[in-house]
This record gives sequence, C-alpha cells and structure tokens, in this order.
Amino acid sequence: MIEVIEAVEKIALRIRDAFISEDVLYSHSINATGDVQLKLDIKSDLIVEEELSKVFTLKEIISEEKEKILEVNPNGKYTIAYDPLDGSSLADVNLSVGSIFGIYEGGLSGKHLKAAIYVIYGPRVELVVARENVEIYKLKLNNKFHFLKELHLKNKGKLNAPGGTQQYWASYHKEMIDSFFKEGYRLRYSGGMVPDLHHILLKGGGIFSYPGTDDKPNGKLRMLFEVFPFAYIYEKAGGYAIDGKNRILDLTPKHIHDTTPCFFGSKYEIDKVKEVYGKRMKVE
Ligand code: P6P
Repeated sequence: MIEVIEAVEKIALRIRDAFISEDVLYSHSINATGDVQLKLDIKSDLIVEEELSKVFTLKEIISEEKEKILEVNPNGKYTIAYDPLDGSSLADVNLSVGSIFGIYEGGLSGKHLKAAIYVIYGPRVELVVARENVEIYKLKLNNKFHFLKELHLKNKGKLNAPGGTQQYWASYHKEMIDSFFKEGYRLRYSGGMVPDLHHILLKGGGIFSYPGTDDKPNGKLRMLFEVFPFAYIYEKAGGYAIDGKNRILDLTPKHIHDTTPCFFGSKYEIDKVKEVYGKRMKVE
C-alpha cells in the first residue's frame, strides 16, 4: 500500500504545479458523469493515470472522469477509484479543491475498501491517509509530506455543511437542517466536498449532508470515487456515514458511476439523521 501513497504524493505535487502553470478555462469536452470538463480536470486526470499506471500493485484504475475501468497491471492486487480534481469549478474562483482516492481489494462495494486517501489544495497542500487510523501530512518547502497528527471525531460538533439544491429538499430534511442551526451550529459550506469534509474532520465534528432531492433522488455524489472513501475516513476517525438509513460502507453500486444520498458526521448528528429519516422510511 505504501507504493500507492507515494504515487499520490507525486500526483499532489504535479497537480499543485498545474494550478500555477495551467489556465482553468472550460474545455469543450464532457466527462462520464456529464459534467463539462475544465482543462484542469483533463490535466489532473492525465497526471493521475500516468502516476498510478506505474504502481505494480494496482490492477485497475477507475476515474470519475472516464466511462470505463482501465486495466493497468494484470498481476496487480488492488483497484483504485479516484476523483482527480473534485469541485474543480471552485479552482477558477481560487477556493480549495481536492483529489480523492479509494483503494479496493476483491470487489467494488464499501466492504472491499482497504484504504482511502485525499489531497486538499488550499493555502497549504495536505494529505490525509486512512488505513487503520486517519493521519494528516503537510507539504513542506522541501516538497516532502511531513506527518502532523492523527485525526479523531468527537461525539458532537458545531459545523453544519448542508449540500443539495435547497428548493428541492424534502420538508423533513429542511426541518432537520434548521434544527441544527437553532442549536447554534455554524454554516460551513463551500461547495467542495473535500474542503467541507476536511473542515469538519479537523474541527472534530459536525455534519455534512447531500440528501436525495426531487431533482436528484439518488443524490449527486459518486459512491466509488467520493462517498465510499470519505465514509471509510470518517468511520476510521470515530464518526459515521449513512445514506439516511443504511451504513454507507454496507452499500454496493450497480454501476461504477452510481451516486447515493450521504450524511457524514459525528455520533450526535448522525443519530438525529437516523431519527428523522427513520420515521420517513416507516411512513413511505
Ligand atoms: P452543489 C462539486 O461539484 C461536488 O461534486 C462536490 O465536491 C460538492 O460537495 C458538491 O458537488 C456540491 O454540489 O449541488 O451543492 O453545488
């Protein structure tokens, strides 16, 4: 697994450099999920594919930007699913963005995840690696990542990151989000999954939600590249990740680009989601 982490470190340096050298204008191409691609999306995807293809323990790589699975080493052990530059449209307004990696062995359901990694490109470049623990590393001037600390979620937090198009939220979802604000939670939502979940992780607790809505009944965030890796990270940090009723890591996608509603957070907040959504599941 160390060879995968070392490849991600190389990827992080090359994408960081691309932010400085490349323009961020839109290209004329569409990705596998139907998103218009930024030139940085395409450049980042090429960088990731190039670096991961050299890793002998990787059998296949699956990109959020590509329709199909790519076999890179027939004798490899792992499959890696990645979002090369999540929230890339935020890059052209100079907000933080990230790269997300899920490393799977023996299948592509939540239970097959063996590690999860993300890189956040902000005022600092930081790397978070979840195996048995969750560790954060900071990029120093010598272009090396230095271990900072382990990350842990407390029982309850103060941050509320409510995703999704509010006009399409179910009434009970809106009431739940408002109830957190009435308890004094602070709104912290940038529109970037990596910085928004990184924020809650580093502050030790809170809730990030991207529910099913009238316009997106299965949510927006992709299971393999985004939701499973962060569910793994949050659980290893002592938190929880559910789809409203089920544990995220108990789910299995039917297609590699499947999405799911998702709630990530500490115990107090996720228990509230279970209470509100559990009632709805009974009613419906
Ligand atoms: P919305 C970015 O496009 C992204 O995929 C995630 O990084 C982010 O959490 C979500 O979409 C934001 O979606 O609908 O709130 O703009």
